[in-house]
Amino acid sequence: NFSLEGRTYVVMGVANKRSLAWGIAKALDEAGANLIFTYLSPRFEKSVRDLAATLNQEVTHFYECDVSDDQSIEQAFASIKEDVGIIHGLAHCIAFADKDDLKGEFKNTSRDGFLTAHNISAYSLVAVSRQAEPLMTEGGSIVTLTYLGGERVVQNYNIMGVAKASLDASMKYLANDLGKANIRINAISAGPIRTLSAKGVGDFNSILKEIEAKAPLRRTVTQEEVGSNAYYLLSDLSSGVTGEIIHVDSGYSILG
Ligand code: 0WD
Repeated sequence: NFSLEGRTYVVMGVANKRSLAWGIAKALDEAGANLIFTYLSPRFEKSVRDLAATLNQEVTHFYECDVSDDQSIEQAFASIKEDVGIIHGLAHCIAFADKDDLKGEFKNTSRDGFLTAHNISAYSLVAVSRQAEPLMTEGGSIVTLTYLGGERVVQNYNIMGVAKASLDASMKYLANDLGKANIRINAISAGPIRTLSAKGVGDFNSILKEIEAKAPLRRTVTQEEVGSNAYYLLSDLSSGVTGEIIHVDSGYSILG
């Protein structure tokens, strides 16, 4: 039985209806899961609540969580523990780098820009997983979102590529730690999709065009495809799979 009925998942990183986190939320909702949302700051609260109101379920749990702040993470998960108790998984769909660092040459990355990207895009997975673990008393599954730019050079992706490499490695070390508690953790390496964050990457249009021209499927992927693969990774369909990176990218990553 691969229904998620009776299971509860935390979705982090819904900024608007284009967010990959929103694609994941819709897929989990379809599968019958109970959802909890976290958002960066009060500025995002209304849009998350408005979107959640369009789901099949009535979502009542929304928490502010700025992943650059340990106290904010601790507070969010303490509240979730108090209000909900047990969770069965989590979708980490968060990244940030300064726009100036997502164009030109990588060598010009400042120390601050380097640290910020790693702090919010990679360390956050470690901090969030540590806080979520005690709530996953029945075992669980965590999914994060990564990108090919962490495995090889993608023009303009620069510091975010280096941060994704750190995220990928962090995910694997976490898999080794969390496995003892029957918690799995995997990453989806999504092909480029137009979102708020993607707008920050220099010349994003030509990255999309390249996929349409060269990827085996000759098209870009959709938010729904990221959602259905996250459903696979967050459900028992993927039991036995941990520490893995699944490329949901029309096959682009196999090209040399
Ligand atoms: O092409 C793409 N769009 C791809 C995105 C290809 C491959 C991977 N990804 C990754 C991104 O790198 C990121 O890790 O997917 C993840 C989600 O990004 P997205 O859906 O493309 O972008 P967006 O809709 O802007 O969501 C990013 C979220 C926002 O959501 P909330 O509701 O939390 O505000 O990251 C959030 C940002 O605000 N965010 C933070 N959340 C908490 N604490 C922070 C922070 N300090 N900084 C940014």
